[in-house]
Amino acid sequence: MNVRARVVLAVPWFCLLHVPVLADELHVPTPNYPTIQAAIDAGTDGDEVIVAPGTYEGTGNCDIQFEGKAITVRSQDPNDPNIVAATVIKCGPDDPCDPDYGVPAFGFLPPDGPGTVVAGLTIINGHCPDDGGAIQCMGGSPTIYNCTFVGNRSDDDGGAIFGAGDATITGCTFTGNSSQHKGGAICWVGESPTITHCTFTQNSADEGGMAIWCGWPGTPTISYCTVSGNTCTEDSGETGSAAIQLSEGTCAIVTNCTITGNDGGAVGGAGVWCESSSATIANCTISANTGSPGGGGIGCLGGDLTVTNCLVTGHLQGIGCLGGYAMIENCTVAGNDWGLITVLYGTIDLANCIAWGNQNLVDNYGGQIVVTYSDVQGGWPGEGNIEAGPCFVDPNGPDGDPNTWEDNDYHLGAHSRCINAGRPTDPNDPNTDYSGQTDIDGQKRVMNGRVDMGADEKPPCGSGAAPMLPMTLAVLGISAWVRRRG
Ligand SMILES: [Ca+2]
Ligand SMILES: [Ca+2]
Ligand SMILES: [Ca+2]
Repeated sequence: MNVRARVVLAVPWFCLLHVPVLADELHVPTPNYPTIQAAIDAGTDGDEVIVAPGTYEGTGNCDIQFEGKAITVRSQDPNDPNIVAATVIKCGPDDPCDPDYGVPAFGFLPPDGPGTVVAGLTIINGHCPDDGGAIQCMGGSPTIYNCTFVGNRSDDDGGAIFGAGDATITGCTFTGNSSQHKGGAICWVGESPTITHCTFTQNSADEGGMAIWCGWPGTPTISYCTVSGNTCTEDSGETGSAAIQLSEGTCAIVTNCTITGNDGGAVGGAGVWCESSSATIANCTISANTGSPGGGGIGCLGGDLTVTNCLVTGHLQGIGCLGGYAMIENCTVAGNDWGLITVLYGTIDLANCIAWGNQNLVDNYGGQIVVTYSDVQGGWPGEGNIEAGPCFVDPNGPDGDPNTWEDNDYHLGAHSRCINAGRPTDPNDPNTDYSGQTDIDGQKRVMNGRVDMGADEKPPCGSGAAPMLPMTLAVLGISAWVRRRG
């Protein structure tokens, strides 16, 4: 049976007047296309290779190459989790492609572009002796969406995906992938990938980036991701064994993510580690990440870090700056053993923040903490600072336990002195331009005429605009941020 079905893609009407754009649907497995690679080889730009539920392995179903074709390889419905789970590419040590080690499911190279798409597949069991257990993207800029990666391994970097280039990875789930070096799920070097709306759990790496490692010059964007329960597999002696590690000169943006319950093992765990890099972290909830010694929410070793509108709770150290510079603005740092620490000439510039329920701020060995318009337990000198109970709605949560972060509510109570106590907007002071920012709820950053201290902006009384969800994990809108030096 010839399963090709010609369909007309949605194109602007003026194009239809001239040259209709025709695309083929090539179904796998069929006699004409017994493997995914056979369908790609027969296809042309715009075609879709539609893979029926089943498990695919062996020659033609691993080490799949597009050779620059703008073809989509997808399951029958990438938006149906049951179909995604039932459409499996299995590579790995018992893969006939390479009985000794296996090869990745997909390999991307230039000129593969955004029209080269993999969607709605589950990729399992990959194991590569070098980089990328399931996918190697050596340049190019493919699109990978709604895929699931389970139990893939790399003996080097990138348990599931190793990449360079400007790929888009969205709506994917990474579970139980591992690397012996960097990036338990994803290791990306250089350029500007977009990683969004993905979930990372139970991934592990020996040398940092338990879920994601990004390094080298480039601007990776990680947004709307859940990064929880990832681990460091062994004590490698490296510092900064974080769930998300940003290293070696990257200029990363991390927004609207939930980074919780990751365990850095014996070498110091952290939610996010920024090393010799520039990073902007905005509108994230970072809670209960562990590791000893040095367990922390956010760590900065050299480099230049900006953190805005974030909630950092439940760590041994909330935010640490070991050398380098960190601008922390409109953050709530609460319920950590130590709130903020600087050492080795690190500088933290803290503005419009709440540091409460931690031990005192610490600046050691040449470190410096400059605080303005903030509420600091124990007090701290500086313009606009206060020391007053922030009246969190329920910092222990209904279970009465501050250590169970999921139900803790750090919104501002109606009588909090942190309301309208941040640095006032001054048209002559660019440091007070909050336009485009949102608070951690996705609400306007400035309400009632003046910015509040902390991650939460309190709506006007009676507005009905502020559902007091626990810690408001439901971040609602993408934020903007303003880089500034206080
Ligand atoms: Ca609790
Ligand atoms: Ca306000
Ligand atoms: Ca709010």
